[in-house]
Amino acid sequence: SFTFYSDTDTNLNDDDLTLYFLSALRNPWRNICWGNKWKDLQYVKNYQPQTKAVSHVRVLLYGPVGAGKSSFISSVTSVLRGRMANVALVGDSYHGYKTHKIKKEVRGNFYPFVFNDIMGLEEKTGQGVSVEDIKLALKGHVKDGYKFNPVSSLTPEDPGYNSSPSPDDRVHVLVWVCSANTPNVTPAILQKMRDVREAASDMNIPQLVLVTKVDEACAETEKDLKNIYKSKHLKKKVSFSALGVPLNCFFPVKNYSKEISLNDDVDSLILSALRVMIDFGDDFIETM
Ligand SMILES: Nc1nc2c(ncn2[C@@H]2O[C@H](COP(=O)(O)OP(=O)(O)OP(=O)(O)O)[C@@H](O)[C@H]2O)c(=O)[nH]1
Ligand SMILES: [Mg+2]
Repeated sequence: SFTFYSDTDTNLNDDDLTLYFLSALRNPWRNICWGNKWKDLQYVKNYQPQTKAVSHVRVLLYGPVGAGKSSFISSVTSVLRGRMANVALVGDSYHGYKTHKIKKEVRGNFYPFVFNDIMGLEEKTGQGVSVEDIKLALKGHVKDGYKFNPVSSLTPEDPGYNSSPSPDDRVHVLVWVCSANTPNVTPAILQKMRDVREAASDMNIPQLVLVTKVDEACAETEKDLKNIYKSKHLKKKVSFSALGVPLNCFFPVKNYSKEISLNDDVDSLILSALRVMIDFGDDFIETM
């Protein structure tokens, strides 16, 4: 049996409540085939971009400090290697715009999908990456290693500016990373997020939302990760941060943080999110 959380435990506004009650939870809000891990793993391992115009799908992760962007990249690395990967990525986004590639087992080869992450949504002005800079990154104008300047955006005169981005330099899928266990995002961050989303939509860049730390979201998911799509709390979280993103573009995950070995349920969630990132990115590349 499954105990749902009370309806009074979060501060939802009217719109959120409508969304929430419209989708009262009698059934899991998504059916996930937990047994799909191996199929998904094979799929992402064998993936090759449809067109020769690019050598990889570039995924840009953005979201607040500590949301789990770096942890997601290391978790993907671990899942692909089939063992815990020791990747030192924590705090990395401060050190500049960096492309994270993942090595294949075969020496000298990398998977044809790469990740960048941007800590772009700090509330206090003068901190975090500006919406202008995120737009430049989406278009491929930000060179690897460029350290974002919180005071002024990147200009064409800057050595970090890539004036002729190749299809590979562009971002092919945008992922907003938020954590399931943090308090609601503030209006300022929400606005910034909307601006980024709008910019990406104008460029037709596909977007999805990664909801991390679901293991810490509520007692039910702590007990068993398989309860994830039944969790009312999580559904609520997902609904009110929706911002016009359809529910089927939300991917709850648990990143590997403290564990020393892999777990099939954790892997399944990571792989189903990764697979969709790759597919969305590939679709976008087709239209470029
Ligand atoms: N329990 C749990 N902890 C997580 C999860 N994801 C990340 N963490 C922890 O949350 C903390 C922050 O994660 P990071 O991956 O560094 O977050 P980030 O978004 O890269 O943060 P910045 O680089 O500072 O912008 C780390 O201590 C992680 O171990 C998760 O899914 N579950
Ligand atoms: Mg980081």
